[in-house]
Amino acid sequence: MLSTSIQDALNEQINREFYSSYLYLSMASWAESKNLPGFAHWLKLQQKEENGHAMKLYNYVNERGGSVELGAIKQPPSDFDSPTTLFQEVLNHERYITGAINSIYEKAIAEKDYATQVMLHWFIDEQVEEEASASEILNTLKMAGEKGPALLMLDRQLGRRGQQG
Ligand code: OFO
Repeated sequence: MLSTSIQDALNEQINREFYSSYLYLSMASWAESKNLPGFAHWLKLQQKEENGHAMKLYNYVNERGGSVELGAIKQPPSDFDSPTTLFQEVLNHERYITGAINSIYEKAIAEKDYATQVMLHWFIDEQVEEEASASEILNTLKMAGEKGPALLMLDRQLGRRGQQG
C-alpha cells in the first residue's frame, strides 16, 4: 500500500512526465517548421519515451493499490530562438526532472518504502542517460555552430535515432 504522500508525489511525477511529452512534441513541431526533420524525429521519439515514463508510474501506482489522479498539463512553449537554445532547454528540463525524481527517492527512503525506491532506480539510471544525450547534442551545436553543413549533418544524425538499436 502506498502512503498518501508517496502517492501524491508519484501523481505529480506522472504529470511532469506528460508535460515532458508535451514539451518535446511542441519542440518537434518547431523543428518541423524550421525544416529540421532529423531534430523533429529525435524529439518525437523522445516524446514517446516520456509517455512511456508516465505510464510506468501509472502502472506502478495501480499495482500498489494506489489511485492515479491526472492533473491538467500546462501549456509548453512553442517558439525557440534556435536549435541551441532548444537543446539548452531540453537539458535544463531533464535536470529539473532528475531533481524531482531524486526528491521522491528521498521521500521513499524517509518513509522506508523499499518498493518505491527499487522502482525509482530505473528512473535514476534513465535520467543519467537523458542528461548525457541532451548535453552531447548541445555541445555539438555549440562546437559546430548552427549554420550550413554542420547543422545539416547534425540533423541527419539525429534523424537516425532509433535505427542503430
Ligand atoms: Fe526525460 O525523462 Fe522522463 O521526463
